[in-house]
Amino acid sequence: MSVSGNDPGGALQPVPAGVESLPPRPHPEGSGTRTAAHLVSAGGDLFLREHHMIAASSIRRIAATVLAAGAVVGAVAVPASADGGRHHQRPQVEISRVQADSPGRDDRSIRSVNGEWVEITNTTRHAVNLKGWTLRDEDGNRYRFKDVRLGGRDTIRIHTGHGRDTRTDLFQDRNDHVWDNRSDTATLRNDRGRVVDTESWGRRHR
Ligand SMILES: [Ca+2]
Ligand SMILES: [Ca+2]
Ligand SMILES: [Ca+2]
Repeated sequence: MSVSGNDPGGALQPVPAGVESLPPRPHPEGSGTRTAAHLVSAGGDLFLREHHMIAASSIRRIAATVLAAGAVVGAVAVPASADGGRHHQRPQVEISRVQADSPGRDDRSIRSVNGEWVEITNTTRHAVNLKGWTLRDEDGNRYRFKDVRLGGRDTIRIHTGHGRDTRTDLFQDRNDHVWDNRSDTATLRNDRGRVVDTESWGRRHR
């Protein structure tokens, strides 16, 4: 994203010469209205210029806000909303799927342990770097993400067992299952330790 110069949208263009040099014309017969041009010439050049400058600085402020929002995508510092937080904002990166029960018998083989996984999805259009983010179960078993870029709208699957990380699959490199089949909670935190999303399953969470 590029940042434009000091004059976004050309809002600081000088007041058209014609406006301030309008002669104080008499009003047309029978017309009781004043046109915008008359008001401007009556109010003076200063007012019009100030107005333009305020508009320009507002535009700059909005642009800065948009840039900041783009830069912290994924940081998900969801502010308490004005309605008391009843409506939770949808997380920007969320736990989208969990396969807690590996297919077949759970025999601690690499295949079985890797049949257990959590998927997280970036719901925004902007890439997020997951470095320093963590994924944790209820017992405090923690996986820390390395320097992983999750593209906009992309999903990545985090397997429990051993394997080589790719763009679509990450591996916790554990020897045993971590996500309890019957009941557990996956908690995703960002690099500042804030909870980004949680996903619970099983009887205890009904
Ligand atoms: Ca499991
Ligand atoms: Ca199983
Ligand atoms: Ca567990």
